[in-house]
Amino acid sequence: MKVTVKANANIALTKYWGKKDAALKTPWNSSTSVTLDGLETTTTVEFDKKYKKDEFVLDGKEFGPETDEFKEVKEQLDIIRGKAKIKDNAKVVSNNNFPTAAGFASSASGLAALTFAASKAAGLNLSTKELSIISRMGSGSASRSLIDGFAIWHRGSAKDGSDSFAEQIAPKEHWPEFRILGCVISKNAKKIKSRAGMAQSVKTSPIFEQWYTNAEKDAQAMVKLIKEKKFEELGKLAQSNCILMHACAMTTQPPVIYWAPGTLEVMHKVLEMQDEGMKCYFTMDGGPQVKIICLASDVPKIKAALKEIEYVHEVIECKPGLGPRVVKENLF
Ligand code: 2P0
Repeated sequence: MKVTVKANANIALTKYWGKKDAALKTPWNSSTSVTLDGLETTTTVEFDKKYKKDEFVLDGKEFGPETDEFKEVKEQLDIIRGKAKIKDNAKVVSNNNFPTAAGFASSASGLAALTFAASKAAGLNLSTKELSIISRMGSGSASRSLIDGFAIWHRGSAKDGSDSFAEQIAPKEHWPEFRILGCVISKNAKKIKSRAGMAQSVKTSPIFEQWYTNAEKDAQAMVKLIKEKKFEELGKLAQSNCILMHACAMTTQPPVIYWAPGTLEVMHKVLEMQDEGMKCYFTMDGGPQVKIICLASDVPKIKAALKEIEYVHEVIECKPGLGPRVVKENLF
């Protein structure tokens, strides 16, 4: 059976930075996010004896067995094959609709779409919790892309990772005015992959314990602020959580510094707008792009202010988005 699924990217409102168990991809702390409308991965999977080996095509390019991309996909397929007790090889074709270098991680939507599509194609009918756990084993943040709207990924405490999964805090309809403005600062900044960066932080940052202890409290506090729609407090918490995550990254050996001059310029502009009474807040992930958290009514003013900054190439506006869903049009 051929199955096609669309899944969306998500942005962490309180971050994940560091694995407790590298194989299971369980985190030191819980994290929270909003799934983003419009930033989608579409993936078609088919298991069939006619395939002599697994095949993986992403954005029109075939990835061979020696590539990291292929290995990641194969690992997910192997988990699904194990659960479904099948041995057939699979063909996987995947497309991202992301604007170039938008700075939103495609691994989250990619692994969520792959896991969901492969499970259905293998004849499994897994719960969101099970899908979230399997997606997490592909990429931590993918566990959160299984959720419509606002999510918390529980760090869990079970040795086998069975209680480390994402759960809905509120659906997207809970807060339709919520916006994320993705500011594209640099399209070709040299990037340390999050996976490698966070592994070094766990080992070497002198503030790692402080980071994850604080981040766990932040995640729990964020759940309440989302439920109660306390926007100002939410924005301030997301911003301070992001700064501590980056402090942890920067105090890693060798240092993991994602900020570029344009990143700082946008951060200062956001702080300036806050001083003038605007309700907008910044957050950054494993790259130089700044994401501004705001409400729909303030978007025109914020966009106008960003126009003055030469470093900002593009602004991508996102609303809260859907969880993964099966669609009819197959990619092959
Ligand atoms: C997050 N990031 O919470 C944090 C904030 C980046 C900064 O999750 O190794 O691709 O596959 O589990 O999920 C990016 O890391 O890492 C990430 P793996 P992932 O969104």
